[in-house]
Amino acid sequence: MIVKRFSGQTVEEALIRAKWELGDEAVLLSSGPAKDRWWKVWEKGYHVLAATDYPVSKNSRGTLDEPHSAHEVAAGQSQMVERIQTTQDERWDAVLKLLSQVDRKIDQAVPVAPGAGEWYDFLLERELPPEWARRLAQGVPSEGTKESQQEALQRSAAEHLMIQPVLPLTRPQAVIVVIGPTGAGKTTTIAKLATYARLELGRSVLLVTTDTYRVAAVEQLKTFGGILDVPVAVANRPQDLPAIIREHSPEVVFVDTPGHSLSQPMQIRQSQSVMKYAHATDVLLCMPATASRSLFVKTAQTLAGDHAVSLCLTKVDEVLSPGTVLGALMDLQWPLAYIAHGQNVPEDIGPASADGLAQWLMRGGAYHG
Ligand SMILES: Nc1nc2c(ncn2[C@@H]2O[C@H](COP(=O)(O)OP(=O)(O)O)[C@@H](O)[C@H]2O)c(=O)[nH]1
Ligand SMILES: [Mg+2]
Repeated sequence: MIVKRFSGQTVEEALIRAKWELGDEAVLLSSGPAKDRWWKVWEKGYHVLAATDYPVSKNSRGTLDEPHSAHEVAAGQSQMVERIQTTQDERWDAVLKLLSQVDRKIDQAVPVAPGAGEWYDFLLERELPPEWARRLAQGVPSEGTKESQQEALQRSAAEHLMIQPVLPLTRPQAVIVVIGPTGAGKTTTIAKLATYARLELGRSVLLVTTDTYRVAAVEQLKTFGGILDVPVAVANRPQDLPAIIREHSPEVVFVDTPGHSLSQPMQIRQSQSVMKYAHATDVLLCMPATASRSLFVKTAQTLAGDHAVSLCLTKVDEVLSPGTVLGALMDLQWPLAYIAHGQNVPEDIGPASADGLAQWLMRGGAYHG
């Protein structure tokens, strides 16, 4: 490998020199002001440190300091500048990714404050991501009993979880569109909430499905509707929703949607238009607690788009440790309204509570509803 330093009036100019001499495959190792030490009074402009694995003679166009015809240099420079510009976005993405990785590595490498190490390990054992484990553990006061420290840790965890009260089902007309990835528990959650709205609150309820992709999906909702004795309608197109809702004019409408994976942009767009045509008063995003942290965050952001959503965390009964999903919730900072903890309709759902979740984090292991 050949590593060489190049300078120029700007970083781009230094990079052009590097690519000119080392070839297009040269990679940028670092860049910055040429005067990188206070005593280098003679240095002006910027420098880059570049490297190549290829033999220089194969790639080199000579050096830009060697005499070339003005035309040759200008042509070479404009070609390089074009390449730099077209790859700028990709590089910027790569740089941001790298910076966040470096950030995480530093975070993991810097020793936790004395006294906090024990709590840091405690949270890591519960699979809380290291960044959050560090942040929460650092806040634990060094003095006090073990119990008081644990209480402080639990309080701090609760403060980082955003909770909202359950959906206002008693407003004049609530239209709740339920979205989420495939198999997240959307239809089951609708059955649970519809039972509560109908039997506990005595509201008139309409169930509408826009999930016409799977025949079983319509049947599943009709079965729940039949048990509850509430009407079930099928909207073949999002545009049909206003007429369907007007025709039944119920107090509470639950609109079911097909599941989406991140690789189905068409379907994601369709559920955005369901939210629009249904004039949703609330959008409930069901997210399974079994997802990895990054998938959880990315899926939630993609499915919600620009809409403000309330979260329903499903399948908490299927995870063995609380940290991963609680870390994702701390990352997202979106309001969590419900927690679904099993397949039983209607009992396996409840309002979310920051204290309840923080207690789960302290206890570790499986969730008990
Ligand atoms: N363990 C567990 N299973 C659930 C929960 N909610 C739904 N399920 C199950 O997950 C599967 C998919 O649920 P469904 O409501 O059809 O998901 P949808 O595709 O998002 O509508 C079914 O077998 C449900 O019984 C939950 O909170 N815990
Ligand atoms: Mg469904």
